Amino acid sequence: MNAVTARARAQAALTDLRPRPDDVAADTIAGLARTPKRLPSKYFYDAEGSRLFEAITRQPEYYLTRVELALMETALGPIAQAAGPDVHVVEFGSGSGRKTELLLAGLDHPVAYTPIEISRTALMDSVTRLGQSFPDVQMLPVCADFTRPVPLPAAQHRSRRTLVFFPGSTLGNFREAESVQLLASMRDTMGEAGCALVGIDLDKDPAVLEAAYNDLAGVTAAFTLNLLARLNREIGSDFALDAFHHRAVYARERMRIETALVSDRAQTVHVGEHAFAFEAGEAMQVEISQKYTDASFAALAARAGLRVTHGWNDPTGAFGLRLVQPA
Ligand code: AVI
Repeated sequence: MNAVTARARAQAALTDLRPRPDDVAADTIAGLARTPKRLPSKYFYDAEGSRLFEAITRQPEYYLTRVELALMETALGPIAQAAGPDVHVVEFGSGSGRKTELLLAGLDHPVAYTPIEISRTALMDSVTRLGQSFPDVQMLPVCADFTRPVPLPAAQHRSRRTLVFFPGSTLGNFREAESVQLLASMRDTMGEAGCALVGIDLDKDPAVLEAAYNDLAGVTAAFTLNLLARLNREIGSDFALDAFHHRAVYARERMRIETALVSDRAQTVHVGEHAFAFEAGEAMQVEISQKYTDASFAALAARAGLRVTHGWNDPTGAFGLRLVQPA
């Protein structure tokens, strides 16, 4: 199928639930008013942020993407067997490129593919591309916020089962209560017979983890600082881009990387009529990247009414894939 046909098909199949656009200014003001200050990591991903994230995945220290891809390749046979034939694949997010391709190619006759994504452009780009490679898999994109329950479009060929796909350890960027909510929303989407394949980064040597979030080339630092550039551009804030620096530390007791932007000096930042004072050395949290053990992930899943039925780790135990289903 060529790109024009694939795009036209995807357009015709689009379910647009018109998700409420983010209120970047209100979220920023609310985050800066907290003690300690924090900003939502979801705002990293403007065009430049997405480009920088792609660059992060190519840094030698950032093993997550590389290891998960290799794991997908080796575990695909058992994953396909555990999932069974004729599944409707539902991805939370807009198609993570190579990983989605591997999954669709490895499953036994998947009947449909539904990415759920808030950005219409990212959504349509992903199904146009995948539609060309998988002409027999019905592309059923849904424009919606996947953190809320989303009714699934019905596939033309009846599926036996829904398989939710959430790779990349993206779950780790949500705080604990939000992760439980997200897993519960996956449970709703998959139904009683369904399952979900979730990528999780595993707890390990803090030095390896800290290197992954402090690459020598400085790409992660640029990614983090780009958040301030985006806010200045979009909501007219006046963050001094040269007066904050990136800091990512592994908090062992909480098993997560905590990324902050640290103020280099005492300064005041304005957002509209609001003024926020920073002390020299004050840290504003901008991201968490949760890491998991078998036990911690199983306990999290259990709080959402899910149980782990299968698990695959790469040979070094760095990264895992877990198949969960309603408990
Ligand atoms: C998308 N997410 C899983 C990445 C992570 O590892 O937490 C985002 C990231 N932040 C800094 N480097 C990568």
